[in-house]
Amino acid sequence: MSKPFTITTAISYPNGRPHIGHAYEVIATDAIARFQRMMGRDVFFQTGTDEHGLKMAQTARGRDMEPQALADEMASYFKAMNDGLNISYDRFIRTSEPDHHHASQAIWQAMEASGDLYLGRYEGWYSVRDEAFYDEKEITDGEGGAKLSPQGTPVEWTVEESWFFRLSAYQDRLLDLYRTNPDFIQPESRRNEVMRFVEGGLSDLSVSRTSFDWGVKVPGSQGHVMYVWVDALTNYLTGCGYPDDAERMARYWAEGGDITHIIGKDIVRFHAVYWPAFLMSAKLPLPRRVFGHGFLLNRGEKMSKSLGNVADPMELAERFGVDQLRYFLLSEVTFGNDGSYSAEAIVQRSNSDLGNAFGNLAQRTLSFIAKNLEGRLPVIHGHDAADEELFAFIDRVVRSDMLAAMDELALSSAIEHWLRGCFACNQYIDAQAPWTLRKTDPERMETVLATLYIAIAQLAVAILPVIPTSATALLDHMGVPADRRSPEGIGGHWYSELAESSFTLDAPKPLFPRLELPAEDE
Ligand code: ME8
Repeated sequence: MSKPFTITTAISYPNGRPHIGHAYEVIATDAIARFQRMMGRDVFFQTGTDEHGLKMAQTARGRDMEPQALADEMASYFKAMNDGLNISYDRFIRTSEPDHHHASQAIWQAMEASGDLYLGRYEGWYSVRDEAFYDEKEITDGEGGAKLSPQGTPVEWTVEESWFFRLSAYQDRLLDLYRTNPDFIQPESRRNEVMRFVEGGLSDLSVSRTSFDWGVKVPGSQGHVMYVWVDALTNYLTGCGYPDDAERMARYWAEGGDITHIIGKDIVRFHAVYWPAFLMSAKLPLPRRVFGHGFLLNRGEKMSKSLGNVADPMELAERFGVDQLRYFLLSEVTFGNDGSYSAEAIVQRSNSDLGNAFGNLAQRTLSFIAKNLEGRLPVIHGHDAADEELFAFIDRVVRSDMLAAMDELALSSAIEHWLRGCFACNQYIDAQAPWTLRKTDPERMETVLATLYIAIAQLAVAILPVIPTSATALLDHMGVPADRRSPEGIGGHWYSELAESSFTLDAPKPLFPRLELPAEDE
């Protein structure tokens, strides 16, 4: 059995409905998870909601409801978004679930047993919005004397009894980790930021609260609930069976395991500094890598409720199609960088890449076969150099270039390679002109069509992780056996078996109808 692969998104705050940034993260993670499954890996993919903390408690109070009721309502929207976007998660975790409370208390006790937790008094600059304390040196003055965090959120001077985690003791071990595992934090730019932050020295971290009770109770310390980030980060362990299911832990959270956290750039510090320190303290294995993706901007502007430019991902999916939205987000934005979206850009990319480059290629080829050969698959009468060249090119795209790009999470490069494969097929069809061969050389026409059939199937397989519904529909239509739908399987000799079977090809329906921009967006 190949090595298990664990992948997670951040868990979202369900104090509002999901926005396009949440959709982006989960779609990217889904494409990676689907890719790894297609490569035969035993994948565990987790996403979910981060339901505790002051912000949830305050939002609930503002709406005159219990935090649990708010979490129940909002978590259902996040789950519906995942299902609507065809996200292949294995677990949707909610941090209010009992097994998660149990796991959080277990990691707490493990950190305590290591001597890393002590009771003290916390005084400091606290941002309710970020649920984080900041160092004096990070605070700036805002308008009217207001104090601001580095994120630009307001902070208040806060004093309370608190448990502390001895983060200061982990500076050297963390720096060692980054140095010996240069891929631990990706992309490179984020790694540099984190290293500079840790080199600057670490203060101990306040990890409990007494001012409210919506959280995981600190074991043996009445009145204290855990700082929300302690329990939030622990969600990754909960899903892997911590602390009771040793077998599951050995599979998905093992020493040297292939564990990837996909998160946004604003929470890299929590994942690349606090999280490995907690894990070291609890004597638990570390993840392999933390990837901090960029932010999605609305026509280049930050999304915010006050600007009224927060896109509802489900509205976009309904309007343009789930696969179209998935394809757009993953191809348009270089994974790791910020990116911009707009209705025009979605329409443009979907029409040019999915409609013209890939959809038309499949449509032209399959309808030509269905019409001229009455659904029988074309027979190969010996390949010539142009066919071999196309095969070699597609093979390199599908079984080498795309795999390498996906392995290093370069999602948009993988798609660029794929698109090059589509272009190569389009050039081939134009150069070979099967419609002319029909009269002049019907045998050669069949070989050309068969070559295209095989190449299109390979391209459809390669893009499955990005546009699963459309690519599956195409492969079903083409009769490609389910056990061939992997880069390895589709390289083999399935075609002649299919051509000799009783399979008949029906006339295809367009896969990607042309999108139009409604008048209000023009
Ligand atoms: O940070 N573009 O939750 P969250 C892209 N609960 N990604 C974005 C984005 C945007 N405009 N806005 C947010 C939290 N994100 C914590 C995480 S993990 C143990 C706890 C990303 O709902 C953000 O970077 O604010 C994060 O990775 C995810 O969406 C959830 O954000």
